[in-house]
Amino acid sequence: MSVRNAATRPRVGPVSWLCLLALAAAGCSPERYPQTALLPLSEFARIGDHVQDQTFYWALGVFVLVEGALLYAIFRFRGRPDDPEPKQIHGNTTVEIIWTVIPALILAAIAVPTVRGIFETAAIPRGDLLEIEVVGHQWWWEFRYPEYGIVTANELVIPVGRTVHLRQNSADVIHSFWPPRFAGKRDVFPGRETRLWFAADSTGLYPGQCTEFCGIQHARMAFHVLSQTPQEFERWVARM
Ligand SMILES: [Cu+2]
Repeated sequence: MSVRNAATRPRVGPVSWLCLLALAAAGCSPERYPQTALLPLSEFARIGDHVQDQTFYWALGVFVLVEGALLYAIFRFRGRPDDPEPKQIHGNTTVEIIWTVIPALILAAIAVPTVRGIFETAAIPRGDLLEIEVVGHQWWWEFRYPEYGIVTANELVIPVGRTVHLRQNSADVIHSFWPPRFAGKRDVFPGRETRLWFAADSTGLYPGQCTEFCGIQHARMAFHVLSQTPQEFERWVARM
């Protein structure tokens, strides 16, 4: 019975696994799912992306080495029924020093670009900044342009290439402002101002999202960034 079952059971071959992998990878398509931080469109976003890339490659190296050593040990030293009891050991100072020092060096190599990135993104640039006030509400985003006397809801309109300086507050609970193609997440608090800045590289319509659970409609607290040419932006200001 069991022999026949095994013979008739369909085999999942490598081609099927590859097809499954291709299907899963298709879910990462930036055309259909543009809310991604992996395709940065500003200097601010590139700083974070650079740290993420470096960390990923370090992690990949650690994964391959550790899993490789594990598989080697499993197959090379696997027990056989008539094996004698292996030699018993109690620690190895040399090995322990090596596996403490190497991870410490890897963490230091990751910490340097991380700390540099924190300082670079925290420093508000000088020059011709477009000041915009961001107010988080349950459950929508208010954008105020004091320079032009314009207020919008869920639509951050910006001129490409010009640095925007966002001063962020909340009208109620804690939210988090996240325009993934342009900048990392920045929490938005009632009674405390946080700041964010970026200059868009290219024009287009890009999604953003509140990323701090802020109540029953949190998932719908989305917005979009409309990056326009300076001429289009001037026309938009004139129309408003
Ligand atoms: Cu929110």
